[in-house]
Amino acid sequence: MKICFLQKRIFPYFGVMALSGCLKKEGYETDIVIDACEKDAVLELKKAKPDLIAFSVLSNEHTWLRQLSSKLKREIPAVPIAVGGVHSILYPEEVLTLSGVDYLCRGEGESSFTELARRIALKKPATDIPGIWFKRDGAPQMRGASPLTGELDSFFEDRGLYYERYPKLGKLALKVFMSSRGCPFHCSFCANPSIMRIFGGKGEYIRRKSARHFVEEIKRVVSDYPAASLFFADDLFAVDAAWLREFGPLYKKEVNLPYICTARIDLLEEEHARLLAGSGCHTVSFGVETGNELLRKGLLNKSISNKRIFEGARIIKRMGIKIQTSNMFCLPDESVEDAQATVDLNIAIGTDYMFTTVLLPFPKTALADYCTEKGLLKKEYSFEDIPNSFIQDSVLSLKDKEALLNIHKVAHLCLRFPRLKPFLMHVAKKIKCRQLFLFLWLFGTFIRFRDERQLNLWRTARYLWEYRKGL
Ligand code: B12
Repeated sequence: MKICFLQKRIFPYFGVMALSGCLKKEGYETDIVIDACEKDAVLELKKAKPDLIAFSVLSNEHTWLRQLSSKLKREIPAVPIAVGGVHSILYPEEVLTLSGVDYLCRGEGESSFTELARRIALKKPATDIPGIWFKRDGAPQMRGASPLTGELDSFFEDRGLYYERYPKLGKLALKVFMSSRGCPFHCSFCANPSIMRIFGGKGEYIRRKSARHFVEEIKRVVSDYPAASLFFADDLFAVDAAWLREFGPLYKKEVNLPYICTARIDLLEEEHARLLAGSGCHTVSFGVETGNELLRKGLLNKSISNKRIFEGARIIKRMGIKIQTSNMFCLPDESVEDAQATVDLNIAIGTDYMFTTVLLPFPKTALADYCTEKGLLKKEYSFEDIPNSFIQDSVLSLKDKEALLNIHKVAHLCLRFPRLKPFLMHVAKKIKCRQLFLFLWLFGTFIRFRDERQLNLWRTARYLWEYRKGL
């Protein structure tokens, strides 16, 4: 029995690697097709001859899912199509009503999807698996959410799935890992609060691999596929000093590669920073989101003060660790002064790398409802309205949209070359030329990538060119 996963972007998805690891443990064969790497993904699917096609999707990929699943259903109608991932957890009806989709996994698929594979292999009905939704006479049959995977130490993520099929992914100097799942916070721009609600009563939501298992997982990967540095992309890595105390010495002794990790700045204390510095952390990444504290606490529901951001940044810098921040622009109620304040706050706290996005509210979220109430978003806003690129434009009809978009594009350059800031801010407020600002954003991103990942000019250019579709 062969399962072939299908995804849009060039990135080793943790969810898919976890499922492939579990399926292989049960003796199933797995494969992967990344649409962005193939001239014709349908042809590659046909060549793979799967018994089950498994899409992994985020919500900004709904249109892609609709188009490709219906094409596959026309071309290879006998092969069942299942869909999973954050999008199917949050929008099960919208996904299952797509003509090309047969099954949907609402939740973590380690147990439920493995059971679906078993039923299909045995040609048995799959109508009573928790979290596995299906169609009967075209009508969606709901089956709630699948149980959360309690024991993250019970399997290893199958990176070979990606690295064997797409060797260039295995050659990447920066490799990304996750030691945990879940976040306890309720930021309004994040899918987490909705996911937490859907998984309510389905088991412990916040889980972490043991330090021993996590270090073992990293060793297995970097011994076969060397890396220059690592990125721990958990929602929150730098939490739980007890875990970091166990992880630090183990990692230093057995892996010892420089790494960047995520944190929530109001949870970061002196001891966390010392443990990170002692185990090879070169950069900590946390969310500033906006320079306007009221917007951060109110609209974004992230109750962290500017004062606490300063304190946390001082702690990090005192340990000789660099700072990467994530920031959003084109927020509802955001003024041009607020956008400037976001850049100024980052300069003031000594940020080294500013990751910037344009806010993209997903349909049926509290943030999207708020934007509709304020007349910034049309009532019938749907996935079909979500732009392919979320850096070039905003879906909101904001008063100062051009200036806000321009400031988003020059933010990192202002940070990197502070003396240029007055000039860049002036043109950002005065000039309307998207091509010019896209060029400035690309230039800023080039510099940021080179510095962040300590790559030379050639490797930076090659990386950005190869992964331009994922930017
Ligand atoms: C790693 C990551 C990425 C990676 C990989 C994305 C991926 N699909 O895995 C990259 C860097 C590509 C990425 C990009 C983006 N991301 Co991102 N990302 C994450 C992050 C930090 C971790 C996801 C993860 O690996 N979780 C752990 C794994 C184990 O869980 P999982 O993926 O949910 O998989 C489980 C189940 O969903 C299910 N499952 C998953 N796939 C499948 C497939 C089948 C067939 C089945 C049966 C089951 C199944 O089983 C898995 C195992 O239990 C999450 C935050 C979070 N904590 O979830 C945001 C998150 C997924 N990203 C998000 C967003 C919005 C984006 C972007 C669109 C925009 C942005 N600003 O970043 C971009 C897209 C890039 C682009 N150019 O368009 C949102 C998605 C919201 C939504 N409604 O879709 C999240 C939830 C962040 C958030 N805070 O809201 N991201």
